[in-house]
Amino acid sequence: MKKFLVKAFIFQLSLILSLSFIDFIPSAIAANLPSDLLKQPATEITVNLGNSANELKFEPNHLEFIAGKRYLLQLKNPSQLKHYFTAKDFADGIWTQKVEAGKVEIKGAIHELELKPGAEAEWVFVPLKTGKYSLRCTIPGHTEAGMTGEIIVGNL
Ligand SMILES: [Cu+2]
Repeated sequence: MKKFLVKAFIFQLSLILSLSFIDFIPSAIAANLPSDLLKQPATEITVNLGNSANELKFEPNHLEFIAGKRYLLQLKNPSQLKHYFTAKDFADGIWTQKVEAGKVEIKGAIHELELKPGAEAEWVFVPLKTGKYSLRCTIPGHTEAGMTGEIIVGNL
């Protein structure tokens, strides 16, 4: 009888954890993300770092995600300048499945991406932490010139 209660409690606890994991999951246990989540089709979003006129801006400069959904963020640099996609707090609150660039696939946490002129990269991730984050290019002078953006992670 006692054994059954303990089992029931553990079951209930794990149910609670799995139902609300999106709200508070620390990235350390993100490795246990349900595999269903990783099988869901990724929503594609493209962001250009600069443009062919070499203007210092992200296009678009406002990005919105929903926590717990899988995304494929296409990063492109159509300019003749090198740019960074830097959003450290945002990157800390997501689970990165992979970053693909050229023939290389990188697994694990990513905090910043540098894109050389003409470069493209694909970042596949699941945002876990809701919030409002800032995005910027850390090349000297670029943030100051307005190469900044805003990232919102919301709930469904
Ligand atoms: Cu830049």
